[in-house]
Amino acid sequence: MSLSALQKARYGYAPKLPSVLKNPPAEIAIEFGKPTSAISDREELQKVFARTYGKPMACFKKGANPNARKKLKVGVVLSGGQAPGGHNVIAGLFDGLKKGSTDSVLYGFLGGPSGLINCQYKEITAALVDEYRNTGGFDIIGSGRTKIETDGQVASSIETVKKLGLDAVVVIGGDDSNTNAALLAEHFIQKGLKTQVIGVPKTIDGDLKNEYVETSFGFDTAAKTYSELVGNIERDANSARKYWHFIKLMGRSASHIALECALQTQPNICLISEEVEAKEMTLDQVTEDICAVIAKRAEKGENFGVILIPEGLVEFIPEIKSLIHELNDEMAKKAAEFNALAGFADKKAWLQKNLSAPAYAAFASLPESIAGQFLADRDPHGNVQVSRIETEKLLALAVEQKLAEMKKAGTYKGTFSSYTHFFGYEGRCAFPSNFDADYCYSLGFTAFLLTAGGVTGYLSSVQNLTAPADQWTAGGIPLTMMMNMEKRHGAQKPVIKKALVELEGKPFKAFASQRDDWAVNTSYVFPGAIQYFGPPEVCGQPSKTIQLEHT
Ligand code: FBP
Repeated sequence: MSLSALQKARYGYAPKLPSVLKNPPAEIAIEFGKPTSAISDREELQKVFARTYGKPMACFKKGANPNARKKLKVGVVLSGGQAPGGHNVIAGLFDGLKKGSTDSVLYGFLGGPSGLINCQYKEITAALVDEYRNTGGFDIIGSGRTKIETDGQVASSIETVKKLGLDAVVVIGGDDSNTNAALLAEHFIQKGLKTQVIGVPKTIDGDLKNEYVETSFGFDTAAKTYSELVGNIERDANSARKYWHFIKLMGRSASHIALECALQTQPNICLISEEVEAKEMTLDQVTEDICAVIAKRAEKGENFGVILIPEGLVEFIPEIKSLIHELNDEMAKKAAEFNALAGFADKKAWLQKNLSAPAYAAFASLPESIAGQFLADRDPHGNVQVSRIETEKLLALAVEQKLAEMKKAGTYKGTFSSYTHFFGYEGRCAFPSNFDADYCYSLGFTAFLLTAGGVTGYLSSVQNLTAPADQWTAGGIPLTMMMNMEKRHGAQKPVIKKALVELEGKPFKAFASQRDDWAVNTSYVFPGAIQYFGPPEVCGQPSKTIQLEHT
Protein backbone atom coordinates (compact mmCIF):
# COMPACT_ATOMS: atom_id res chain seq x y z
CA MET A 1 0.00 0.00 0.00
CA SER A 2 1.48 3.40 -0.89
CA LEU A 3 1.28 6.01 1.82
CA SER A 4 0.16 9.61 1.66
CA ALA A 5 2.40 12.28 3.15
CA LEU A 6 -0.22 12.84 5.87
CA GLN A 7 -0.32 9.15 6.77
CA LYS A 8 3.47 9.09 7.16
CA ALA A 9 3.35 12.24 9.27
CA ARG A 10 0.53 10.83 11.44
CA TYR A 11 2.57 7.70 12.22
CA GLY A 12 4.89 10.01 14.13
CA TYR A 13 2.12 11.60 16.23
CA ALA A 14 2.41 10.66 19.91
CA PRO A 15 -1.11 10.62 21.39
CA LYS A 16 -1.45 12.63 24.57
CA LEU A 17 -2.31 10.66 27.72
CA PRO A 18 -3.84 11.63 31.06
CA SER A 19 -0.89 12.21 33.40
CA VAL A 20 -1.85 9.25 35.61
CA LEU A 21 -1.42 6.91 32.62
CA LYS A 22 2.09 8.17 31.93
CA ASN A 23 3.34 6.32 35.01
CA PRO A 24 4.74 2.80 34.60
CA PRO A 25 1.80 0.35 34.90
CA ALA A 26 3.24 -1.01 38.16
CA GLU A 27 2.69 2.48 39.60
CA ILE A 28 -0.95 2.86 38.53
CA ALA A 29 -3.32 1.53 41.19
CA ILE A 30 -6.97 0.69 40.73
CA GLU A 31 -9.30 2.23 43.33
CA PHE A 32 -12.95 1.28 43.79
CA GLY A 33 -15.88 3.45 44.84
CA LYS A 34 -19.23 2.39 46.29
CA PRO A 35 -21.44 -0.31 44.73
CA THR A 36 -23.54 1.00 41.84
CA SER A 37 -27.07 0.34 40.59
CA ALA A 38 -28.79 0.56 37.20
CA ILE A 39 -30.74 3.47 35.68
CA SER A 40 -34.03 1.66 36.42
CA ASP A 41 -35.53 -1.87 36.44
CA ARG A 42 -32.98 -2.83 39.09
CA GLU A 43 -34.60 -6.07 40.25
CA GLU A 44 -34.94 -7.50 36.73
CA LEU A 45 -31.38 -6.49 35.87
CA GLN A 46 -30.06 -8.02 39.06
CA LYS A 47 -31.64 -11.33 38.01
CA VAL A 48 -30.13 -11.23 34.49
CA PHE A 49 -26.72 -10.14 35.78
CA ALA A 50 -26.65 -12.20 38.97
CA ARG A 51 -22.83 -12.21 39.12
CA THR A 52 -21.90 -8.86 37.59
CA TYR A 53 -24.63 -6.43 38.68
CA GLY A 54 -23.88 -3.49 40.94
CA LYS A 55 -20.07 -3.54 40.92
CA PRO A 56 -18.30 -0.36 42.11
CA MET A 57 -16.90 2.31 39.81
CA ALA A 58 -13.15 2.01 39.27
CA CYS A 59 -10.61 4.82 39.02
CA PHE A 60 -6.88 4.81 38.33
CA LYS A 61 -4.56 6.72 40.65
CA LYS A 62 -0.83 6.83 41.17
CA GLY A 63 0.04 3.94 43.48
CA ALA A 64 1.44 0.41 43.59
CA ASN A 65 -0.11 -2.13 41.23
CA PRO A 66 1.25 -5.63 41.90
CA ASN A 67 -0.71 -7.14 38.98
CA ALA A 68 0.49 -4.82 36.27
CA ARG A 69 3.39 -7.01 35.20
CA LYS A 70 1.25 -10.10 34.73
CA LYS A 71 1.60 -11.77 31.35
CA LEU A 72 -1.83 -11.39 29.73
CA LYS A 73 -3.55 -12.85 26.69
CA VAL A 74 -6.25 -10.56 25.35
CA GLY A 75 -8.55 -10.66 22.31
CA VAL A 76 -9.98 -7.49 20.79
CA VAL A 77 -13.13 -7.10 18.65
CA LEU A 78 -14.28 -4.14 16.58
CA SER A 79 -18.07 -4.18 16.47
CA GLY A 80 -20.56 -2.27 14.31
CA GLY A 81 -19.99 0.78 12.13
CA GLN A 82 -16.56 2.29 11.63
CA ALA A 83 -15.60 5.27 13.79
CA PRO A 84 -12.37 7.29 13.55
CA GLY A 85 -9.90 6.29 16.23
CA GLY A 86 -10.56 2.54 16.47
CA HIS A 87 -6.98 1.79 15.45
CA ASN A 88 -5.71 3.97 18.28
CA VAL A 89 -7.80 2.06 20.83
CA ILE A 90 -5.98 -1.07 19.65
CA ALA A 91 -2.62 0.77 19.72
CA GLY A 92 -3.24 1.99 23.29
CA LEU A 93 -4.31 -1.47 24.40
CA PHE A 94 -1.29 -3.07 22.70
CA ASP A 95 1.20 -0.57 24.15
CA GLY A 96 -0.30 -0.94 27.62
CA LEU A 97 -0.11 -4.74 27.47
CA LYS A 98 3.51 -4.67 26.32
CA LYS A 99 4.45 -2.08 28.96
CA GLY A 100 2.99 -4.43 31.55
CA SER A 101 4.83 -7.48 30.20
CA THR A 102 6.63 -7.90 26.89
CA ASP A 103 5.30 -11.48 26.91
CA SER A 104 1.66 -10.37 26.81
CA VAL A 105 -0.20 -11.22 23.61
CA LEU A 106 -2.99 -9.39 21.77
CA TYR A 107 -5.21 -11.18 19.26
CA GLY A 108 -7.56 -9.32 16.94
CA PHE A 109 -10.79 -11.14 16.01
CA LEU A 110 -11.46 -10.78 12.31
CA GLY A 111 -14.60 -9.20 10.87
CA GLY A 112 -16.25 -8.28 14.19
CA PRO A 113 -18.00 -10.55 16.72
CA SER A 114 -18.27 -13.33 14.12
CA GLY A 115 -14.47 -13.65 14.42
CA LEU A 116 -14.91 -14.49 18.11
CA ILE A 117 -17.72 -16.94 17.37
CA ASN A 118 -15.80 -18.68 14.59
CA CYS A 119 -12.33 -18.36 16.18
CA GLN A 120 -10.92 -16.34 13.32
CA TYR A 121 -8.17 -14.10 14.55
CA LYS A 122 -4.69 -12.78 13.98
CA GLU A 123 -1.98 -11.77 16.40
CA ILE A 124 -1.50 -8.04 16.64
CA THR A 125 2.24 -7.50 16.45
CA ALA A 126 4.26 -4.31 16.91
CA ALA A 127 4.89 -4.16 13.15
CA LEU A 128 1.18 -4.50 12.41
CA VAL A 129 0.00 -1.91 14.91
CA ASP A 130 2.64 0.57 13.70
CA GLU A 131 1.03 0.51 10.24
CA TYR A 132 -2.26 1.75 11.70
CA ARG A 133 -1.36 4.29 14.41
CA ASN A 134 -3.40 7.50 14.20
CA THR A 135 -5.19 6.37 11.03
CA GLY A 136 -8.92 6.09 10.39
CA GLY A 137 -10.83 2.93 9.52
CA PHE A 138 -11.20 -0.46 11.14
CA ASP A 139 -9.24 -2.31 8.48
CA ILE A 140 -6.55 -3.63 10.83
CA ILE A 141 -8.91 -6.51 11.68
CA GLY A 142 -12.27 -5.47 10.16
CA SER A 143 -15.62 -5.07 11.87
CA GLY A 144 -19.10 -6.61 11.64
CA ARG A 145 -22.62 -6.41 13.03
CA THR A 146 -23.16 -10.03 14.14
CA LYS A 147 -24.65 -10.21 17.63
CA ILE A 148 -23.52 -12.91 20.03
CA GLU A 149 -27.05 -13.83 21.03
CA THR A 150 -28.06 -17.42 20.59
CA ASP A 151 -26.96 -20.22 22.93
CA GLY A 152 -24.93 -21.63 20.04
CA GLN A 153 -23.10 -18.33 19.45
CA VAL A 154 -22.34 -17.97 23.17
CA ALA A 155 -21.10 -21.58 23.30
CA SER A 156 -18.84 -21.03 20.27
CA SER A 157 -17.44 -17.85 21.81
CA ILE A 158 -16.70 -19.76 24.99
CA GLU A 159 -14.89 -22.41 22.94
CA THR A 160 -12.76 -19.68 21.34
CA VAL A 161 -11.71 -17.99 24.57
CA LYS A 162 -10.91 -21.40 26.10
CA LYS A 163 -8.89 -22.46 23.07
CA LEU A 164 -6.85 -19.25 23.10
CA GLY A 165 -6.64 -19.16 26.92
CA LEU A 166 -7.77 -15.53 26.97
CA ASP A 167 -7.60 -13.43 30.12
CA ALA A 168 -9.89 -10.86 28.54
CA VAL A 169 -11.93 -9.88 25.52
CA VAL A 170 -12.08 -6.16 24.74
CA VAL A 171 -15.22 -5.20 22.79
CA ILE A 172 -15.01 -1.88 20.95
CA GLY A 173 -18.61 -1.00 20.13
CA GLY A 174 -21.78 1.05 20.58
CA ASP A 175 -24.71 0.59 22.97
CA ASP A 176 -25.84 -2.76 21.50
CA SER A 177 -22.33 -4.20 21.35
CA ASN A 178 -21.60 -3.15 24.91
CA THR A 179 -24.90 -4.63 26.07
CA ASN A 180 -23.70 -7.80 24.41
CA ALA A 181 -20.33 -7.42 26.17
CA ALA A 182 -22.12 -7.24 29.55
CA LEU A 183 -24.06 -10.43 28.78
CA LEU A 184 -20.88 -12.16 27.67
CA ALA A 185 -19.15 -11.17 30.92
CA GLU A 186 -22.03 -12.76 32.85
CA HIS A 187 -22.00 -15.95 30.71
CA PHE A 188 -18.23 -16.35 31.14
CA ILE A 189 -18.48 -16.21 34.94
CA GLN A 190 -21.45 -18.57 34.93
CA LYS A 191 -19.39 -21.08 32.99
CA GLY A 192 -16.51 -20.72 35.44
CA LEU A 193 -14.18 -18.99 32.97
CA LYS A 194 -11.49 -16.55 34.08
CA THR A 195 -11.96 -14.46 30.90
CA GLN A 196 -12.92 -10.87 31.64
CA VAL A 197 -14.90 -8.66 29.25
CA ILE A 198 -14.12 -4.96 28.89
CA GLY A 199 -16.06 -2.55 26.64
CA VAL A 200 -14.91 0.63 24.88
CA PRO A 201 -17.49 3.33 23.88
CA LYS A 202 -17.51 3.70 20.11
CA THR A 203 -19.95 5.27 17.63
CA ILE A 204 -19.92 8.35 15.44
CA ASP A 205 -23.59 8.78 16.38
CA GLY A 206 -22.57 10.14 19.80
CA ASP A 207 -25.49 8.41 21.50
CA LEU A 208 -23.48 6.23 23.87
CA LYS A 209 -22.96 8.82 26.57
CA ASN A 210 -24.11 9.60 30.09
CA GLU A 211 -22.84 11.16 33.27
CA TYR A 212 -19.72 9.00 33.17
CA VAL A 213 -19.15 8.59 29.44
CA GLU A 214 -18.68 12.12 28.16
CA THR A 215 -18.66 11.11 24.50
CA SER A 216 -18.26 8.06 22.33
CA PHE A 217 -15.14 8.07 20.21
CA GLY A 218 -15.42 8.94 16.52
CA PHE A 219 -18.16 11.54 17.00
CA ASP A 220 -15.65 14.39 17.14
CA THR A 221 -13.90 13.51 13.88
CA ALA A 222 -17.01 12.49 11.95
CA ALA A 223 -18.92 15.66 12.91
CA LYS A 224 -15.88 17.82 12.05
CA THR A 225 -15.56 16.10 8.66
CA TYR A 226 -19.25 16.66 7.85
CA SER A 227 -19.00 20.26 9.11
CA GLU A 228 -16.17 20.90 6.70
CA LEU A 229 -18.34 19.60 3.84
CA VAL A 230 -21.42 21.53 4.99
CA GLY A 231 -19.34 24.71 5.29
CA ASN A 232 -18.01 24.22 1.76
CA ILE A 233 -21.56 23.82 0.45
CA GLU A 234 -22.67 26.92 2.36
CA ARG A 235 -19.89 28.90 0.70
CA ASP A 236 -20.93 27.57 -2.70
CA ALA A 237 -24.58 28.40 -1.99
CA ASN A 238 -23.60 31.89 -0.88
CA SER A 239 -21.49 32.37 -4.03
CA ALA A 240 -23.93 30.98 -6.62
CA ARG A 241 -27.06 32.19 -4.77
CA LYS A 242 -29.38 29.90 -6.71
CA TYR A 243 -29.70 26.53 -4.94
CA TRP A 244 -31.25 25.13 -1.80
CA HIS A 245 -29.15 22.24 -0.51
CA PHE A 246 -30.87 19.46 1.45
CA ILE A 247 -28.15 17.60 3.37
CA LYS A 248 -28.85 14.40 5.28
CA LEU A 249 -26.29 13.62 7.98
CA MET A 250 -25.57 10.20 9.42
CA GLY A 251 -26.58 9.20 12.92
CA ARG A 252 -28.98 6.30 13.10
CA SER A 253 -31.46 7.66 15.66
CA ALA A 254 -30.06 10.54 17.65
CA SER A 255 -29.54 13.96 16.03
CA HIS A 256 -26.25 14.72 17.82
CA ILE A 257 -24.27 14.86 14.57
CA ALA A 258 -26.74 17.21 12.84
CA LEU A 259 -26.84 19.42 15.94
CA GLU A 260 -23.04 19.55 16.21
CA CYS A 261 -22.74 20.40 12.49
CA ALA A 262 -25.35 23.15 12.93
CA LEU A 263 -23.43 24.62 15.85
CA GLN A 264 -20.27 24.58 13.74
CA THR A 265 -21.70 25.91 10.46
CA GLN A 266 -24.86 27.94 11.29
CA PRO A 267 -27.06 26.72 8.41
CA ASN A 268 -30.48 28.20 7.58
CA ILE A 269 -32.33 25.19 8.92
CA CYS A 270 -31.36 22.16 10.96
CA LEU A 271 -34.10 19.69 11.83
CA ILE A 272 -33.72 17.90 15.16
CA SER A 273 -35.60 14.61 15.22
CA GLU A 274 -36.10 14.64 18.98
CA GLU A 275 -37.86 18.02 18.72
CA VAL A 276 -40.02 16.87 15.80
CA GLU A 277 -41.11 13.91 17.94
CA ALA A 278 -41.72 16.02 21.05
CA LYS A 279 -43.90 18.41 19.06
CA GLU A 280 -45.57 15.46 17.27
CA MET A 281 -44.98 17.16 13.93
CA THR A 282 -46.34 15.51 10.81
CA LEU A 283 -44.37 15.37 7.58
CA ASP A 284 -46.66 18.09 6.28
CA GLN A 285 -45.87 20.38 9.21
CA VAL A 286 -42.12 19.84 8.82
CA THR A 287 -42.51 20.71 5.13
CA GLU A 288 -44.54 23.83 5.94
CA ASP A 289 -41.90 25.08 8.37
CA ILE A 290 -39.17 24.68 5.76
CA CYS A 291 -41.29 26.44 3.15
CA ALA A 292 -41.93 29.35 5.51
CA VAL A 293 -38.17 29.96 5.80
CA ILE A 294 -37.67 29.60 2.05
CA ALA A 295 -40.45 32.12 1.43
CA LYS A 296 -39.00 34.61 3.93
CA ARG A 297 -35.57 34.40 2.35
CA ALA A 298 -37.14 34.77 -1.11
CA GLU A 299 -38.68 38.05 0.01
CA LYS A 300 -35.11 39.31 0.53
CA GLY A 301 -34.14 37.99 -2.90
CA GLU A 302 -32.17 35.11 -1.32
CA ASN A 303 -33.32 32.03 -3.21
CA PHE A 304 -30.68 29.79 -1.71
CA GLY A 305 -29.92 28.07 1.53
CA VAL A 306 -28.73 25.02 3.41
CA ILE A 307 -30.89 22.57 5.36
CA LEU A 308 -29.47 19.86 7.62
CA ILE A 309 -31.53 16.71 8.13
CA PRO A 310 -30.68 14.02 10.67
CA GLU A 311 -30.58 10.52 9.20
CA GLY A 312 -33.15 9.11 11.62
CA LEU A 313 -35.78 11.85 11.09
CA VAL A 314 -38.41 9.63 9.48
CA GLU A 315 -38.53 7.41 12.55
CA PHE A 316 -39.45 10.43 14.70
CA ILE A 317 -42.35 11.68 12.57
CA PRO A 318 -45.34 10.03 14.29
CA GLU A 319 -47.24 8.78 11.20
CA ILE A 320 -44.06 7.43 9.61
CA LYS A 321 -42.87 5.92 12.88
CA SER A 322 -46.12 3.93 13.11
CA LEU A 323 -45.77 2.92 9.47
CA ILE A 324 -42.21 1.67 10.07
CA HIS A 325 -43.26 -0.31 13.16
CA GLU A 326 -46.11 -1.98 11.30
CA LEU A 327 -43.89 -2.70 8.32
CA ASN A 328 -41.15 -4.19 10.52
CA ASP A 329 -43.70 -6.43 12.25
CA GLU A 330 -45.65 -7.52 9.17
CA MET A 331 -42.55 -8.08 7.04
CA ALA A 332 -41.00 -10.20 9.82
CA LYS A 333 -44.19 -12.18 10.61
CA LYS A 334 -45.04 -12.95 6.98
CA ALA A 335 -41.51 -12.84 5.54
CA ALA A 336 -41.93 -15.72 3.07
CA GLU A 337 -45.20 -14.33 1.72
CA PHE A 338 -43.78 -10.81 1.39
CA ASN A 339 -40.49 -11.90 -0.19
CA ALA A 340 -42.37 -13.86 -2.85
CA LEU A 341 -43.93 -10.64 -4.17
CA ALA A 342 -42.23 -9.48 -7.34
CA GLY A 343 -42.87 -5.83 -8.15
CA PHE A 344 -43.72 -2.63 -6.29
CA ALA A 345 -47.38 -2.75 -7.38
CA ASP A 346 -47.83 -6.25 -5.87
CA LYS A 347 -46.12 -5.18 -2.67
CA LYS A 348 -48.30 -2.09 -2.41
CA ALA A 349 -51.47 -4.18 -2.86
CA TRP A 350 -50.21 -6.61 -0.19
CA LEU A 351 -49.57 -3.72 2.19
CA GLN A 352 -53.07 -2.37 1.64
CA LYS A 353 -54.39 -5.68 2.94
CA ASN A 354 -51.92 -6.12 5.77
CA LEU A 355 -51.35 -2.63 7.22
CA SER A 356 -53.77 -0.54 9.28
CA ALA A 357 -55.58 2.16 7.29
CA PRO A 358 -53.50 5.09 8.75
CA ALA A 359 -50.22 3.23 8.16
CA TYR A 360 -51.19 2.39 4.59
CA ALA A 361 -52.25 6.00 3.99
CA ALA A 362 -48.81 7.20 5.18
CA PHE A 363 -47.14 4.67 2.85
CA ALA A 364 -49.31 5.63 -0.12
CA SER A 365 -48.55 9.33 0.41
CA LEU A 366 -44.83 8.77 -0.19
CA PRO A 367 -43.32 9.19 -3.66
CA GLU A 368 -42.92 5.70 -5.16
CA SER A 369 -39.11 5.96 -5.41
CA ILE A 370 -38.89 6.64 -1.66
CA ALA A 371 -41.70 4.28 -0.60
CA GLY A 372 -39.75 1.38 -2.11
CA GLN A 373 -36.82 2.17 0.21
CA PHE A 374 -39.03 1.49 3.24
CA LEU A 375 -39.41 -2.08 1.97
CA ALA A 376 -35.70 -2.82 1.57
CA ASP A 377 -33.92 -5.53 3.60
CA ARG A 378 -33.93 -5.04 7.38
CA ASP A 379 -30.75 -4.86 9.48
CA PRO A 380 -29.76 -7.80 11.73
CA HIS A 381 -32.02 -6.37 14.48
CA GLY A 382 -35.06 -6.44 12.14
CA ASN A 383 -35.11 -2.64 11.76
CA VAL A 384 -35.41 -0.57 8.62
CA GLN A 385 -31.98 0.75 7.52
CA VAL A 386 -32.55 4.50 7.77
CA SER A 387 -29.29 5.35 6.01
CA ARG A 388 -30.92 3.82 2.89
CA ILE A 389 -34.00 6.02 3.02
CA GLU A 390 -33.48 9.19 1.03
CA THR A 391 -35.16 11.55 3.51
CA GLU A 392 -33.32 14.47 1.91
CA LYS A 393 -35.03 13.69 -1.43
CA LEU A 394 -38.38 13.08 0.25
CA LEU A 395 -38.25 16.53 1.85
CA ALA A 396 -36.94 18.28 -1.28
CA LEU A 397 -39.85 16.81 -3.28
CA ALA A 398 -42.43 17.68 -0.63
CA VAL A 399 -41.07 21.24 -0.36
CA GLU A 400 -41.11 21.68 -4.14
CA GLN A 401 -44.76 20.58 -4.24
CA LYS A 402 -45.80 22.86 -1.39
CA LEU A 403 -43.96 25.87 -2.85
CA ALA A 404 -45.80 25.34 -6.13
CA GLU A 405 -49.09 25.48 -4.19
CA MET A 406 -47.93 28.59 -2.33
CA LYS A 407 -46.97 30.21 -5.61
CA LYS A 408 -50.48 29.62 -6.93
CA ALA A 409 -51.93 31.10 -3.74
CA GLY A 410 -49.60 34.11 -4.07
CA THR A 411 -47.78 33.47 -0.77
CA TYR A 412 -44.42 32.67 -2.35
CA LYS A 413 -42.76 34.62 -5.11
CA GLY A 414 -39.27 33.15 -5.28
CA THR A 415 -37.52 30.61 -7.48
CA PHE A 416 -36.66 27.19 -6.11
CA SER A 417 -34.00 24.81 -7.31
CA SER A 418 -32.57 22.13 -5.03
CA TYR A 419 -29.74 19.65 -4.63
CA THR A 420 -29.67 16.75 -2.22
CA HIS A 421 -26.67 15.22 -0.42
CA PHE A 422 -26.03 12.48 2.10
CA PHE A 423 -22.89 12.69 4.25
CA GLY A 424 -22.26 9.52 6.18
CA TYR A 425 -19.61 7.17 4.93
CA GLU A 426 -17.43 10.21 4.10
CA GLY A 427 -16.74 10.74 7.80
CA ARG A 428 -16.57 7.34 9.43
CA CYS A 429 -13.00 6.51 8.43
CA ALA A 430 -11.36 9.94 8.40
CA PHE A 431 -7.97 10.32 10.05
CA PRO A 432 -8.95 10.81 13.71
CA SER A 433 -8.76 14.39 14.95
CA ASN A 434 -6.12 14.96 17.61
CA PHE A 435 -8.95 14.77 20.15
CA ASP A 436 -10.07 11.34 18.94
CA ALA A 437 -6.48 10.13 18.48
CA ASP A 438 -5.67 11.04 22.11
CA TYR A 439 -9.02 9.92 23.53
CA CYS A 440 -8.92 6.54 21.78
CA TYR A 441 -5.34 5.80 22.73
CA SER A 442 -6.22 6.63 26.36
CA LEU A 443 -9.35 4.42 26.20
CA GLY A 444 -7.27 1.51 24.87
CA PHE A 445 -4.60 1.98 27.53
CA THR A 446 -7.33 2.14 30.20
CA ALA A 447 -8.85 -1.10 28.83
CA PHE A 448 -5.45 -2.74 29.47
CA LEU A 449 -5.39 -1.41 33.05
CA LEU A 450 -8.93 -2.71 33.68
CA THR A 451 -7.81 -6.11 32.41
CA ALA A 452 -4.76 -6.06 34.67
CA GLY A 453 -7.06 -4.90 37.48
CA GLY A 454 -9.04 -8.16 37.17
CA VAL A 455 -12.50 -6.61 36.66
CA THR A 456 -15.15 -7.79 34.21
CA GLY A 457 -18.28 -6.22 32.72
CA TYR A 458 -16.73 -2.73 32.77
CA LEU A 459 -16.57 0.03 30.19
CA SER A 460 -13.27 1.84 29.73
CA SER A 461 -13.86 5.44 30.77
CA VAL A 462 -11.77 8.58 30.27
CA GLN A 463 -13.28 11.79 31.64
CA ASN A 464 -12.76 15.54 32.09
CA LEU A 465 -12.35 15.74 28.31
CA THR A 466 -12.66 19.51 27.88
CA ALA A 467 -9.51 20.01 29.97
CA PRO A 468 -6.03 19.45 28.46
CA ALA A 469 -5.35 15.71 28.05
CA ASP A 470 -2.92 15.48 30.96
CA GLN A 471 -5.80 16.44 33.27
CA TRP A 472 -8.11 13.70 31.96
CA THR A 473 -9.05 10.98 34.42
CA ALA A 474 -9.21 7.25 33.68
CA GLY A 475 -11.25 4.44 35.14
CA GLY A 476 -14.01 1.93 34.54
CA ILE A 477 -17.82 2.02 34.68
CA PRO A 478 -19.79 -1.16 35.41
CA LEU A 479 -21.83 -1.79 32.25
CA THR A 480 -24.93 -2.69 34.25
CA MET A 481 -24.94 0.84 35.68
CA MET A 482 -25.94 2.22 32.26
CA MET A 483 -28.78 -0.24 31.68
CA ASN A 484 -32.52 -0.45 31.81
CA MET A 485 -35.08 -2.89 30.39
CA GLU A 486 -36.61 -2.11 26.98
CA LYS A 487 -38.97 -3.93 24.65
CA ARG A 488 -37.09 -5.56 21.77
CA HIS A 489 -38.73 -7.99 19.34
CA GLY A 490 -41.76 -8.12 21.63
CA ALA A 491 -39.84 -9.05 24.81
CA GLN A 492 -38.28 -7.06 27.68
CA LYS A 493 -34.48 -7.07 27.26
CA PRO A 494 -31.62 -5.48 29.20
CA VAL A 495 -30.07 -2.67 27.14
CA ILE A 496 -27.70 0.24 27.61
CA LYS A 497 -29.87 3.34 27.37
CA LYS A 498 -29.30 5.34 24.18
CA ALA A 499 -28.69 9.06 24.73
CA LEU A 500 -30.82 11.16 22.39
CA VAL A 501 -30.55 14.94 22.03
CA GLU A 502 -31.94 16.51 25.19
CA LEU A 503 -34.21 19.43 24.40
CA GLU A 504 -33.38 20.89 27.81
CA GLY A 505 -29.64 20.36 27.24
CA LYS A 506 -27.18 23.19 26.62
CA PRO A 507 -26.19 22.24 23.02
CA PHE A 508 -29.81 22.23 21.83
CA LYS A 509 -30.63 25.42 23.74
CA ALA A 510 -27.60 27.20 22.25
CA PHE A 511 -28.82 26.19 18.78
CA ALA A 512 -32.47 27.05 19.44
CA SER A 513 -31.58 30.52 20.70
CA GLN A 514 -29.91 31.42 17.39
CA ARG A 515 -31.67 29.44 14.70
CA ASP A 516 -34.37 32.01 13.84
CA ASP A 517 -31.64 34.47 13.02
CA TRP A 518 -29.60 31.94 10.99
CA ALA A 519 -32.78 31.01 9.08
CA VAL A 520 -33.27 34.41 7.53
CA ASN A 521 -29.94 36.23 7.87
CA THR A 522 -27.22 34.27 6.16
CA SER A 523 -24.75 33.56 9.00
CA TYR A 524 -22.67 30.71 7.60
CA VAL A 525 -19.44 29.62 9.28
CA PHE A 526 -16.83 27.70 7.26
CA PRO A 527 -14.88 25.40 9.59
CA GLY A 528 -12.54 24.03 6.90
CA ALA A 529 -10.74 20.69 7.06
CA ILE A 530 -9.63 19.09 10.32
CA GLN A 531 -6.13 20.30 11.17
CA TYR A 532 -3.68 17.87 12.70
CA PHE A 533 -0.67 20.13 13.16
CA GLY A 534 -0.73 23.69 14.43
CA PRO A 535 -1.85 25.81 17.37
CA PRO A 536 -4.30 24.26 19.89
CA GLU A 537 -7.15 26.62 18.97
CA VAL A 538 -7.03 25.18 15.43
CA CYS A 539 -6.20 21.52 16.04
CA GLY A 540 -6.92 20.76 19.67
CA GLN A 541 -10.54 21.79 20.28
CA PRO A 542 -13.14 19.14 21.16
CA SER A 543 -16.65 19.26 19.69
CA LYS A 544 -18.95 22.20 20.47
CA THR A 545 -21.43 19.72 21.95
CA ILE A 546 -19.02 18.54 24.64
CA GLN A 547 -17.79 22.09 25.28
CA LEU A 548 -21.34 23.34 25.82
CA GLU A 549 -22.22 20.34 27.97
CA HIS A 550 -19.34 21.26 30.26
CA THR A 551 -20.15 24.97 30.66
P1 FBP B 1 -22.62 2.15 15.05
O1 FBP B 1 -23.69 2.60 15.99
O2 FBP B 1 -22.49 0.70 14.93
O3 FBP B 1 -21.33 2.82 15.41
O4 FBP B 1 -22.94 2.65 13.57
C1 FBP B 1 -23.51 3.86 13.31
C2 FBP B 1 -23.81 4.13 11.85
O5 FBP B 1 -22.73 4.79 11.24
C3 FBP B 1 -25.11 4.93 11.74
O6 FBP B 1 -24.84 6.30 11.83
C4 FBP B 1 -25.66 4.46 10.43
O7 FBP B 1 -27.06 4.53 10.41
C5 FBP B 1 -25.23 3.03 10.36
O8 FBP B 1 -24.05 2.93 11.14
C6 FBP B 1 -24.97 2.54 8.97
O9 FBP B 1 -24.75 1.17 9.03
P2 FBP B 1 -23.90 0.35 7.98
O10 FBP B 1 -22.47 0.61 8.32
O11 FBP B 1 -24.24 -1.05 8.29
O12 FBP B 1 -24.26 0.81 6.62
